[in-house]
Amino acid sequence: TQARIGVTGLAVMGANLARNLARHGHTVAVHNRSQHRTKTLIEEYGHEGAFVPCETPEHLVAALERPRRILIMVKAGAATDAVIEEFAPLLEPGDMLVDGGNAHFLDTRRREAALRERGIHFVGAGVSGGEEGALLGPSIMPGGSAESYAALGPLLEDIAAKVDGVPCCTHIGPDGAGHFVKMVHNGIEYADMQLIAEAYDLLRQGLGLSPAELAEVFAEWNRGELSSYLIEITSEVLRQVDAATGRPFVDIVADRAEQKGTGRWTVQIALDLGVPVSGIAEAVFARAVSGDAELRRAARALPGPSAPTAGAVGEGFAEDVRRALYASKIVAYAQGFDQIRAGSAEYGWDVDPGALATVWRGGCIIRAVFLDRIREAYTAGQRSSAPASLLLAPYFAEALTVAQGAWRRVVARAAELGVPAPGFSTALAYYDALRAERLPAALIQGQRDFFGAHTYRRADREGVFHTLWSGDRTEIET
Ligand code: NBP
Repeated sequence: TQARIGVTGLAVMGANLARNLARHGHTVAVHNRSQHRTKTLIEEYGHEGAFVPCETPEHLVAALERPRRILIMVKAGAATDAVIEEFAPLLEPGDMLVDGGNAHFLDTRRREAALRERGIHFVGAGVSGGEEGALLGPSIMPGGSAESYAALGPLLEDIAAKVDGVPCCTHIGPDGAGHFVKMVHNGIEYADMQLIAEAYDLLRQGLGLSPAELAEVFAEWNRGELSSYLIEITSEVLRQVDAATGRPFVDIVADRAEQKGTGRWTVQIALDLGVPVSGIAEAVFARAVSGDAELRRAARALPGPSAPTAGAVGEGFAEDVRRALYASKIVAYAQGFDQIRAGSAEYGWDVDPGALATVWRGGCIIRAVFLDRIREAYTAGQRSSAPASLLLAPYFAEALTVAQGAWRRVVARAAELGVPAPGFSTALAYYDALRAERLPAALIQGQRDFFGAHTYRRADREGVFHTLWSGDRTEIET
C-alpha cells in the first residue's frame, strides 16, 4: 500500500510528527537528508506504526498515494528552499508541499506563489507545542488553498491536540496566513513570558519570597483565571533545585534571555502595519537589555532607590500583582489579535479570530483557560459585530474594571522599588491612552506644523489647516 503522507526532515520535530501520524494509523513515508536519522527513527520507533523508510526524495515521492502530501520539517530559511527545489520537479499538479517549520510568512507567500505557477499547492503551516506537542498533539495553523486543506485537514486534525473534542487545527487562510498567525502566537508568547517574569521579580523583591515559596504562589494562581501552561511551567521551574550547588535553579541560570527571532519578526511587521503591539515589543527589548552584559555591568553604579527590604510591601501585594498580571496579559493578547486583524486586512486573508482562539486553546505554548474567554468574545455574535478590541468585549472590560486599582498600585510600586516592569507599565499606558478623552497628539500635530508645515486637522470643523508660524501666526486653510 502507498503511504498517505510523507515527512522529510527527521530532526526532533519531524520525527515526532511522523510518529504522531503513524500512531494515528496513517502509513507515513519518512526521509531525511542524512540517512542516519531515518534509520534511527525506524529502529527506535518503527513498532509504533506503519513507516516506509526512504533513502532519496525520488523514493519518497514514489511511496506516496496521489495527490501527494509531503510535510517538510527542516531548519527554516535556506534549507526549506533547498528542499522545495529538490522535491518540486518530482511532483505533479495537485500535489501538496507543507512547510511545518517556523518560516517567515513573507517567504511563505513567495514560495506559495512560485509553486502555484507549477500547479503545486504550497501550505505554510504553523506548528506550536515544541517536541512534546509534535508527538502528543500540537496546535496546527495551516495556510494555503482551501483545496489543499480539504485533502490535508483530516490528517492534520487527527494528530492535533483536542480540547472538548475539538481539534486544535483549522484552515487559517490563503498563502502566508498560517505562518503569520504562528508568528504572532510566538510574539504573544514572548509578552506572556515577560509579564510572568515581572510578576516573579516584583514578588521576590517586594515580598522577599523564596523561589520555592513563589512556586507555590504560581501553583495557586494556576488554579484560577490565570490557569495556563506558562504559569504551570513557571511553578515547576521555580521549584527546581540545582543538583550541583543545592541552590534554586533560577539563581544559577545566567540572566540573559535569548531569542530565535519570531518575536522580533512580530514587532517588525507590526511596525510596518502600524499596529501598536507594545507588550510584545517590550518583551523583545527586555530580552535585548538582559543580553547586554557589558552595558549592564557598566550601569550597575547608577543610583536607584535604597534596596527594597524584604517584606517592604503590604499583605495584599501578591493579589495586586496577580490582578496586574491578568490585566496586562489581556492587553498583550488584545494587541496580538489587533495585529492579526490588520495583517488579515492587508493581505486579504479573512482570518477568523474566534477560530484562531479555538486552535490556541490546546497544544500550543500559550494554551490557557483564558483562550476560551477570547473565543467567546469573538464567537458571541456575528463576525461583523465582533469587538473592535478584545478590551471592549464585555468579559474583558469587566476584568479590567476589577483589576485596574491593583494594576495602578503595582506599576507605581514597581517604580518606587526600582524594579523594572516594562510589560506591566506599557500595558497600563496603552489602556489609559485608549480611554483618554484627549491625547497630547494635538500638541505633536502643532509641533509638526511648526517645524515642517505638515498641517493639521481641527477638532471643531472639517478641513486641513496650517498656521503661519514664522509669519503673523494666522491660520490658513490648505
Ligand atoms: P532543525 O531546525 O534543527 O533542522 C534540522 C533538520 O533540517 C534536519 O533534518 C536536517 O537534516 C535538515 N536540513 C538542514 Br539543517 N539543512 C538541510 C538541507 N539543506 N537540505 C535538507 N535538509 C536539511 O530541526 P527541528 O528542531 O526539528 O525543527 C524543524 C522545524 O520546525 C524548524 O523550522 C523549526 O523552526 C520548527 N519548529 C521547531 C520547534 C521546536 O520546538 N524545536 C517548534 C515548532 C517549530 P540533516 O539531519 O541531514 O542535517
